[in-house]
Amino acid sequence: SDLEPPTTDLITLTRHILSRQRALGEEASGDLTLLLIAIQVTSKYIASNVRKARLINLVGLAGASNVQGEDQKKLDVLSNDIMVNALSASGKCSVMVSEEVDEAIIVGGSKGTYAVVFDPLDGSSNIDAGVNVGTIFGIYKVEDPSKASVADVLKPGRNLVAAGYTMYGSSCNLVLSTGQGVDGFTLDEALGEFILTHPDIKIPSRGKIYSFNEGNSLHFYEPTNKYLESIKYPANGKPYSARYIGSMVADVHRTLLYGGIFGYPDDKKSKDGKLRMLYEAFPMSFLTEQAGGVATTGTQRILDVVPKNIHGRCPVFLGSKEDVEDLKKFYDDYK
Ligand code: AHM
Ligand code: MG
Repeated sequence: SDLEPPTTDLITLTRHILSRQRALGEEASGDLTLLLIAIQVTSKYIASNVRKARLINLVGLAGASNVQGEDQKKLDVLSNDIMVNALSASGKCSVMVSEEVDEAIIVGGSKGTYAVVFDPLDGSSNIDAGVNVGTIFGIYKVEDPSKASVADVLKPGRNLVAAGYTMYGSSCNLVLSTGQGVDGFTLDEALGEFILTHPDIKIPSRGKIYSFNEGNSLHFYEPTNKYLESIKYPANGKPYSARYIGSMVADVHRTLLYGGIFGYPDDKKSKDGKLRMLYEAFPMSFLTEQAGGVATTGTQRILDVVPKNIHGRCPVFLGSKEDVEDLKKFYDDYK
């Protein structure tokens, strides 16, 4: 038969992280490695709960609402607790910011030199229908753990030392960048290991897909609507395809692999858009840039925005370089 035998040289996520650490030589303390290993375990545990949710009464509301006034789902709360516990126990993290927790969490007595910002389960509106959801995270350096505070995370996204997401979909994929490109891993459930399946992801320079919640068009500002018109009624007679899942992780994952543009604009109703800077916009923009794409608010590079508070929002347009540059022209003309 022409079937190849299975590889005997698997690159697991742990092996990959360790080799990145070795490449840094003396400089690397191994702390980031241990932190990323803790995050990888939370992803496996959340994945396992998402997969079983309908069988073990994990669907539906938890009965509380978070700081954004949104109802919390049982899986949101569970995923948050899994991450807070694992990151605290890692000993490498002294500050945490979670979408599900009002204030920054300072880990008392921790000597951890990192801060982790995360959305434990993004795309909650999709959970009960079994549609893709994901975890998003970003990692900052903490200069002095004995003085760890919210100031350690109120920094622009360009200061991130690592960022990634895990998508719980038809397969479970973890996508990571430590600032040397982007790599994608797929969970092999039989092994319980993330295996390198998408080395060095690069976004195509132009795509054929746009991903916006166009139901908000009535509220969109002129540059957004004019741009959308330009790709739906193009002079060359080849309009873009629409794909919108409503889970940022899934919509961005597709954009990284296939190219195109994902957008969540500000509009007449939401003055800063919907997506949260620290644990949605920044990590995804970091990954996009590391994969050769562009991420902008329309008027500014997202990674240069300085957050004023931990749950602040900003407009997001990200994806293929040429597609996002096209959108930017509409914003430039509008000024
Ligand atoms: P959430 O953190 O409450 O799940 O909201 C974030 C999600 C993103 O995953 C997604 O891109 C966006 O909200 C979809 O919003 P909308 O339903 O307005 O299109
Ligand atoms: Mg979210």
